[in-house]
Amino acid sequence: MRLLKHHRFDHPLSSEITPRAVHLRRREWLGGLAAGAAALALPGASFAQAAATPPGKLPALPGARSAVPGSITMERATAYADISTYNNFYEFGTDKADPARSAGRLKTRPWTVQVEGEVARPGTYDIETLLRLAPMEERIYRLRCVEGWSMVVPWVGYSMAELIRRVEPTGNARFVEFVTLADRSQMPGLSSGVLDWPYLEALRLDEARHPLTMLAFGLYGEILPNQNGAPVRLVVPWKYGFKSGKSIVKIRFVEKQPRTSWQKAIPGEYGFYSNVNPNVDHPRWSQATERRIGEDGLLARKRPTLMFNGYEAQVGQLYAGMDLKKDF
Ligand SMILES: Nc1nc2c(c(=O)[nH]1)N[C@H]1C(S)=C(S)[C@@H](COP(=O)(O)O)O[C@H]1N2
Ligand SMILES: [Mo]
Repeated sequence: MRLLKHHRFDHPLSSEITPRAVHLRRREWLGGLAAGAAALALPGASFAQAAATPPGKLPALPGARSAVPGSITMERATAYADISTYNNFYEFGTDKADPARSAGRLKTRPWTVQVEGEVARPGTYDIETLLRLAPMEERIYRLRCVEGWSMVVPWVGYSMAELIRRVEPTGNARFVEFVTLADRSQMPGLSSGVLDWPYLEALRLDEARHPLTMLAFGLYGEILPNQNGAPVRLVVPWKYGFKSGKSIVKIRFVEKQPRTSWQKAIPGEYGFYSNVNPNVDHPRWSQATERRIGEDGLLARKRPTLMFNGYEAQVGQLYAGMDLKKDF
């Protein structure tokens, strides 16, 4: 598949097709933009590298531009430096700077993900097998944290549905749990009692199967930095960031709706669904607007938060008939 090379202010529509001559001119022009731009000439190289070249310290993980509807936002991608230093990963501490400081020593090889519960084909998947399970795609998603900030991230990975199809859920499977690593020897944050470890998040099976729900292995065309959830994390773009568990070690298919770590910690504030919804405030603050990371100067304006984080056309029907004030 041919990649579209483009500038950070100009994400193409998924329907856009660049004629070859234009494509080549653009490539020449982009060639002067960044040191890493040489990579753009390679098939499969990250097209978001035009936006900000990652340090290049991590192995490349190219992804072809995704064709999943809604998977490429037109908004400008957040700088790699911000995405990889402003993090929530409580296993490494609760300060935004803690994960970048102390996740470096997380051992991401060897790594396995156990798939169990209501599936015909349970088993243990090695990370190398998962990396080859389906073609890697690049998708540019908005990520909106319940705390009131947001980013635009060029992830690399594939639809969670690819894995679900292969493990064959039984008729009893209605929910999917994602359990993430809890290793005291590597994660200093586990000594604090802020959450019930291991971090556990869950989705309804139809939400997990939605093509926008992604298993991510990389960002900006390189493997994930540890602080962003290496070697594999979930990304659910229409839900608050905490639904997207990092450093997954177990995926469990179950019949009953699970209680997630955040529900257990503060049941009145964090519901099972946690869909981004500007009309349902967090009990302690409004969810109507958000601050875009990288735009926080004196004159930066807040952005309005969109229903389902802007993915309503793609995911709204999953919640038809539900009262989202009750099922928040
Ligand atoms: N295991 C684990 N996963 C986690 C978290 C966490 O503390 N532990 N924090 C969540 C929250 S609150 C957010 S906003 C996102 C942040 O992802 P990022 O740091 O890649 O932007 O990760 C989510 N996944
Ligand atoms: Mo978050």
